[in-house]
Amino acid sequence: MTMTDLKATASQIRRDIIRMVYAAQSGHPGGSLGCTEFFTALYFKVMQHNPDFQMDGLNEDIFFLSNGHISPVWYSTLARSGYFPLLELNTFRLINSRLQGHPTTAEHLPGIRIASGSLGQGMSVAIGAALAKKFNKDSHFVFSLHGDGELDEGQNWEAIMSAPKFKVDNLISTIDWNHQQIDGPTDVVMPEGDLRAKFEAFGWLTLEANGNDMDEIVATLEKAKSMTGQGKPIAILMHTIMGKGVDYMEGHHEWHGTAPNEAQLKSALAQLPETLGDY
Ligand SMILES: Cc1ncc(C[n+]2csc(CCOP(=O)(O)OP(=O)(O)O)c2C)c(N)n1
Ligand SMILES: [Mg+2]
Repeated sequence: MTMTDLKATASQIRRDIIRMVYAAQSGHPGGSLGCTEFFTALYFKVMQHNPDFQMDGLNEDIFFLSNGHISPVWYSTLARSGYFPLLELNTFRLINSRLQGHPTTAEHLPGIRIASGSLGQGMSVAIGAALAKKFNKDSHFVFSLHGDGELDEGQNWEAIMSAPKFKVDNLISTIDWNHQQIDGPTDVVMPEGDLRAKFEAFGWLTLEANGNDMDEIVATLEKAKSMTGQGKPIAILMHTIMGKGVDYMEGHHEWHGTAPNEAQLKSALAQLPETLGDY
C-alpha cells in the first residue's frame, strides 16, 4: 500500500471506531484513535500475516494487543484486512457477539489469540510466543502493543527483565506513550519518568517515534525489523495523542472510555473523511 492509501485507510478506521462506540454507547475511543496509524501501518504494510486465520501463527508475523480496551481500532483493522466480514462491526459489544468490548478467544474471532481485558499480561505472552517461534525455526516476528498506564502493572517489569535474559530478539513491543490513562494523566496517577531509559536499563534496544505520523511509524517499524536478531528485544516508545483526529477528544483522558452523543458523533465524522465507505 502507498502512503496515500495508508493515510486514507486510517481515516476510515477512525470513522469505524467512532461509529462502533457510538452505536454501542460504550467502549474506548481515546486510545483507539491514538493508535490508528500504528494498526494501519502494521496490518497494511509491515506485517506478513494471513487473514485466513490460524491460531498457531506459524510462519507468519503475529500481533498481540495487551491493552485490550482499545479493541475498536483492532476490530476495524482486522475486518478491513479481510479477517471477518465488515458488517460484523455492527455487533460491537452486543451480547453473544464475537466482538466483545475486551477481546477474548472464547468467541473465536479470527485475528485474536489471547484475552486482554485484564491489563499487564500481553508482554509475557508475546515473549513466550517469540520463544516458540525460535524453537520452531520460524524466522517471523512477534509484535505487541501496550498502554503506558498499563505499565503500572508489575507483571510487565518481570517480563521486560526476562526478555533480554532469554535473548528474545524476534520481538518488537510498542508502548502507546500518550501520557493518559483511565483516571487522569500518567504523571498524576503513577509517574513513570523516562520510559526509554527504563527499557534501555533493562537491556532492550529502543526506538522512539511519533505514532500519529504515518511515514514515521512505518519507517520506525521497518527499522525495528532490521534490528532483530542481535540477541536483544526491541521496544518502540511511541508518542501519540489520545483521541487523535477528533478535536474535542485530543489529549483528554476523559475520552479513554466514553461514548460520544449524537452531536459529538456528527462533529467527529465531519472531521474524518469517508475514504473506503462506512460499514
Ligand atoms: C489488571 C487491570 N487493572 C486495572 C484495569 C482497569 N483499567 C482499564 S484501562 C486502564 C488504564 C490504562 O491506561 P493506558 O494503558 O495508558 O490506556 P489509555 O487510557 O491510554 O488507552 C485501567 C487502569 C484493568 N483493565 N486491568
Ligand atoms: Mg495511556
